[in-house]
Amino acid sequence: MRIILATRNSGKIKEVKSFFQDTGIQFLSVNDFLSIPDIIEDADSFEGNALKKARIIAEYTKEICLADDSGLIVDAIDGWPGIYSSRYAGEYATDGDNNVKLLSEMENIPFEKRNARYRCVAVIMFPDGSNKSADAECEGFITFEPKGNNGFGYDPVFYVPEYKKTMAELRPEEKNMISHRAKALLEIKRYLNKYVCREHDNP
Ligand code: ITT
Repeated sequence: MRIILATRNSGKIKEVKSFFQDTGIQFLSVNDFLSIPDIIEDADSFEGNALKKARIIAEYTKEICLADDSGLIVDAIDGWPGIYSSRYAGEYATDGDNNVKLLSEMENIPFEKRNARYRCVAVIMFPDGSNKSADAECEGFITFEPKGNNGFGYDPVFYVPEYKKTMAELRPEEKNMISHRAKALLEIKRYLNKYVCREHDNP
């Protein structure tokens, strides 16, 4: 089986491939296709954006596609950056720019009020338009300074209480057991295993 990842985010691509490495599924991403359309993420929810990315890429490639729309939700700043996580500090913001902006917005907020969560909505879309989505979260706190070099995005400022480390200090295998993305992908993996791989293997 082959699945096209409807993302250009290299951090996500790495995590998804590693999560499914025991399945034998072959993954390509939109980066492997020339002239694939750029997708405007203008839905007002993670679900809406994930469905839009999955649908457009499945229609374009006519293959099975997996999309992920995810972000960071911080209660003390009214749920920001939320669906705007990748462009919090501006349209072409780097992960570093976003982290600087987040820490500066939260400068005067004490640790106990810095609770936050990552959310991920993953959608697997088939060429006939049928699809299955999965939604998961991962709870933590926003630190006062970045720490660690693994992962991507807000991982250096996202503190994971169970490990007493930031997400960027966790080994990739550790992140891929507890993250919002890992939890959503587990549901997708079980679904594929139950309904799709079996059919695919024994037509
Ligand atoms: P695609 O749309 O091409 O998939 P993107 O980076 O724009 O790439 P999203 O719109 O889903 O993807 O935005 C996700 C942003 O949320 C991402 O850029 C990070 O800033 C943040 N984020 C999501 N998951 C994360 C994770 O596991 N670790 C750190 N930051 C994460």
